[in-house]
Amino acid sequence: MSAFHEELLHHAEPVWKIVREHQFLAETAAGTIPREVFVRWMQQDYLFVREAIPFLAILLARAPTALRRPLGEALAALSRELEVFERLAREHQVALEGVGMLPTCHAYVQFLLATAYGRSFPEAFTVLYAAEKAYLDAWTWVKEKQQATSPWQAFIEQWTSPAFREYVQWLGQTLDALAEGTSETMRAAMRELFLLTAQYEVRFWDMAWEGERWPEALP
Ligand code: MP5
Repeated sequence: MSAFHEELLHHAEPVWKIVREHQFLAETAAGTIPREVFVRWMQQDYLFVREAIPFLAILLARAPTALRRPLGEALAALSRELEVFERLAREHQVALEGVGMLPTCHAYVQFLLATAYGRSFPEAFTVLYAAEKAYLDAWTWVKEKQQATSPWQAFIEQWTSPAFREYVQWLGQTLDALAEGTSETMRAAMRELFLLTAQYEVRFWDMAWEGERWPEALP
């Protein structure tokens, strides 16, 4: 029998392939990504990571004792990640402040927070695993495909580093252990949340690639 995290990936495979091989990623790897498209992703992902901090902090507060330390380390890593965004923004003259969330980023972040507050710990942990595994797989695919160094290389390195890979592996193993201790009903809910997170990840690439806007404010 395959591990639970493998079952989740298998179940979501058609969506996961887009998470991993979206046109945004293909063009980043090829070095043909338009600057404004990459900048849109960067600005929105900065806002996303900023909100991932409270998401992880809520999870940490609800975690079994044995998971507190590793989740605390993951929380510290997020602050260092924000610094990478800030450094690249300075180097490439990208504004990070004064940018509002686009609809998909907003919805995804609300989903994260609602899950952390309102669902069981194994369910919320599934969403964390899905989001981190998405970035590991997507940026690993970029790194494997790229022929030349990207101006955005620091992002590629960030989500393909051995430390990040180990963290995601740990998340997968921990998720397997959590799933073992739950009911089949709970596991079905975890499958559903994994798929939903994968769908948000696709929408996030779509948003970066195509652009998105809120309806005009009423007069
Ligand atoms: C991650 C991210 C990875 N930065 N953005 C999206 C849309 N999904 C997943 O999370 P982290 O916390 O940056 O490693």
